[in-house]
Amino acid sequence: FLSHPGELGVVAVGFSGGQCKPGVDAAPSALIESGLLSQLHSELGYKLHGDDQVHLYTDLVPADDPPYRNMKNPRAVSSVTKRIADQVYSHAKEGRLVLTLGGDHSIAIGTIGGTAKAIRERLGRDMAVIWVDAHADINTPESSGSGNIHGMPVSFLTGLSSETNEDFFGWLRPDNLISVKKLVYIGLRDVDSGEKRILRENGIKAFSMFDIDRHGIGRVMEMALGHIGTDTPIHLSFDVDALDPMWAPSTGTPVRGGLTLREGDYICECVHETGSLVAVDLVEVNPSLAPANDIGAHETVRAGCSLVRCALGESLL
Ligand code: HAR
Ligand code: MN
Ligand code: MN
Ligand code: MN
Repeated sequence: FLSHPGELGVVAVGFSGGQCKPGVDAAPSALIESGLLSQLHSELGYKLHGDDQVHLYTDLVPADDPPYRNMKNPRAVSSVTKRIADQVYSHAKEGRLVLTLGGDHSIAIGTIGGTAKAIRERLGRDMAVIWVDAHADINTPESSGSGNIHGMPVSFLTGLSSETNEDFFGWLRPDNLISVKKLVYIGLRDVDSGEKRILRENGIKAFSMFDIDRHGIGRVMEMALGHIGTDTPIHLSFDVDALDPMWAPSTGTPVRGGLTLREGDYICECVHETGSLVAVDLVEVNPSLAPANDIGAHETVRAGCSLVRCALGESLL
């Protein structure tokens, strides 16, 4: 085990500034109220560490935050992710597996930035990232059509985008970054043309829905984990919109033709089975975006809880 078995650091991030739709900040409370953390404790036997609060980071969100290099809410997202990086780092440095409940996907700048640094210091190792998503989230500020930072975290985390100004992600140091060689995508189906070029030019390993249909999820997980190699610490960043909207309708940018819940759970189970998992993010659940009625929100929260329990070992007999 690369983290101490049974010790779980929990960070609940109620932040939505990486995109424009309110409500994704309410996800951590919805997931916790549905019983996720108590199940992790009483059924899976984890000892939970953390401050038992959903962080809204309102002290870090400036009243006026005009765009910079085409990025929306850049000061807020930079300072909130810097704080998240500190929180995640302090758990990972103690050898705890870290669970972060988002929030939109911009928060991964903080979660991955924090784990990458802690794993380097604690184990002297570079970690890998498995990014499960309908989207690649690897736009640079310049290639992004929307200016929403949740479409950019991977470019900052791999050093493809950078800034010297501390207020705009200049706080990211080489220690916080990951190599494009240790990044694997699963579930892609809505990738911008600029992002396709970035993936191609950097030789980034990506398994789209096309690959999952062709090979099946079993073979795709073998290939994904084979690319990473054994005994490499893994950070799993799971965007709930990787699931088909049939299973996860309450999310900001749903895309049809996605993973079944069972395929999502299987990805999480395979990652757990490696014994190399060091951190998990679950992001982009938005309970206020409930098509037709609030059954959608309930189902999306339920799917999110299932993914997390699978990543943390629920399926072991
Ligand atoms: N690629 C688009 C953009 O950059 C949309 C991506 C964002 N949606 C997400 N991220 N939920 O996974 O704006
Ligand atoms: Mn995403
Ligand atoms: Mn997405
Ligand atoms: Mn286990």
